[in-house]
Amino acid sequence: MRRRAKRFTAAWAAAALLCAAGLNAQSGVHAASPEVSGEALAHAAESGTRTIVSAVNVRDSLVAQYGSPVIDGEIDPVWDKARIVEARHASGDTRASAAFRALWDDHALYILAEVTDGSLSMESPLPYEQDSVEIFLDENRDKTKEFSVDDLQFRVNFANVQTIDKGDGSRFYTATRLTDDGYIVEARISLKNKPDNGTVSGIELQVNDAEGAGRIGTLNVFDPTGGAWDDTGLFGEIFFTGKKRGDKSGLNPYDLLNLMKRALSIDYSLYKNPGVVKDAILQVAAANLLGSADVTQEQIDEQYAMLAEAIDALEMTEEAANEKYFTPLPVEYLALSDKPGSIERLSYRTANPDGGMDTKYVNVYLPHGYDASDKNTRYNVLYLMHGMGENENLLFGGPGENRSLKKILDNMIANGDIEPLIVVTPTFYGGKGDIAVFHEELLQDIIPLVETKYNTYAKSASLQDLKASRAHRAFGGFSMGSATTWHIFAHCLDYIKYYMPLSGAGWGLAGGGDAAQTAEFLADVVRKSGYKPHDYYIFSAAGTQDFAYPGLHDQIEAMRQLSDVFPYSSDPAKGNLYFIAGEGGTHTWYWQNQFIYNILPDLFKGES
Ligand SMILES: [Ca+2]
Ligand SMILES: [Ca+2]
Ligand SMILES: [Ca+2]
Repeated sequence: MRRRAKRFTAAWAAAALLCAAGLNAQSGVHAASPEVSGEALAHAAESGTRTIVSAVNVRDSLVAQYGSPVIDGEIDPVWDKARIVEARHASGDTRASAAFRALWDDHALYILAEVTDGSLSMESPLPYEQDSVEIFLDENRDKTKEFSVDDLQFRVNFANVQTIDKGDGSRFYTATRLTDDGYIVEARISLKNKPDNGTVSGIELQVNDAEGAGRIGTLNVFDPTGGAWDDTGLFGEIFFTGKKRGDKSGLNPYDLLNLMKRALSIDYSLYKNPGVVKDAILQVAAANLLGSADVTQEQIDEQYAMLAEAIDALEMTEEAANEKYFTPLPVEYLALSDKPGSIERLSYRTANPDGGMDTKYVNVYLPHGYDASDKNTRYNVLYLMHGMGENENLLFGGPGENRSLKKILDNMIANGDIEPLIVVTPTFYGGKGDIAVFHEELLQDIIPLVETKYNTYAKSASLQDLKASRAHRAFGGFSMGSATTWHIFAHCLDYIKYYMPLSGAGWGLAGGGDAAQTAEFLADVVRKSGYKPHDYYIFSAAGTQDFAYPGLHDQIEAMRQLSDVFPYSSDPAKGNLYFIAGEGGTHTWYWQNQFIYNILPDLFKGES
């Protein structure tokens, strides 16, 4: 115990130094073996671990032994229990090599990576193009294509800067150390469910090998395709074993350390009462729990609760509150809801440029409890457009499917975050196949189809009735779908009140298309329409690591200057425009779904 406490002091000091230096880490990964099934391992486990594991093709499997290492970048003796697995799948020109080991206890999975790499670089602004280790975990091993509530992708580079691609980053704690010929990563991942001997999870482990400003190759333990970031079904398996009667988990100071790191990285200029958290930080420091040899988990947890309560008590200044801040999607919202909505697919005919007609489809999300015969209950409608290369089935699949966005909608509605609504996913492919004229198809075909079939606020499909119900209609989209949204704004202001352009500027709307020209063009549309600032709303977002971020951000900033037309505020009662910058976010639906989660409560606010 004495020795462990001393190690914790080192970890604490390292974390405190990291925080003081303002380094903020986040991250991502993958691995697996098609030949060795988890069932086989689990089955074998029932009759004695040691034999089993050697009876299967262990070269391809990851076996985690029971034990709690100290996360400090040093290889503690407990790691000797763990089998070493080499990353065998190399891509590109990498000459690096990597060996991994795994341990587990009642609360966490631990990964040790020893990377041999003569040239370490973090020059690239893209975290996956820096020398780094990625960990992908499918804890419940349900191998879904989309990352679900239990799944994660964390990354940490050789300088211990983390990036979180998917999952709750507060579950990730790491330490790194440079070696003579590379670096070591020691990582801890909190588990959602307590494992036991025989537990099997999906996992992939990846090394990104950088040279200069680029990535020259990757090393993977299981997946040779490099597609684990997009499909948990490509992961390999990790087998938990080796817990003996009386074995106990080591102390967990890591949640408190992560919370301290978070507390120290808060921008206190945004808050009226920063003192509450600063006092709490001093209290944790004064308690010096991690320097004490006889610290208990209970004492650590008390300090955690005290600090968490202080952070919750922060109140924003009025000026700061005018900005719209990103709130991560609660991972629970990716779980199946017990009040599920349903998906229907509708077809329609629409004109193509050759004078003929195309058959096209939309998917329609109907909220839980939707009753076609109840004509008195009416629903707002959001039309949501995909990006380039995608289609109308991307988000909802089709009837019977439960993809991420559907689960998010189900959970938001069930929890009362939003009123029940209808969400329609069309496509800009087929028909005229041109986003600049998609408004014709929307008005003539799609809205009439959807809004006369379901219980909406449109009394009929006449333009007059669509105009009368404009406050109950929204259009949004991602990337090329965002560009579509800006075009729809330019043409459909009479019929749609709410707009949600995500990760895409108004390309091709105006002249040379620079931000100021586009903003002026959009303001002109409004001025000619005669609508007042509370007659239309634009809620926009992009991730700061998204290639589309600069273009969209600049356009929003230019619009913000035209404050007579686009008053900016996070509060729809005060303004009609805001932009969410998702820190670290990328050009993926994983991020767009979170933006939608942030924006949905502001659509149709006070309209029903
Ligand atoms: Ca260690
Ligand atoms: Ca899973
Ligand atoms: Ca390298």
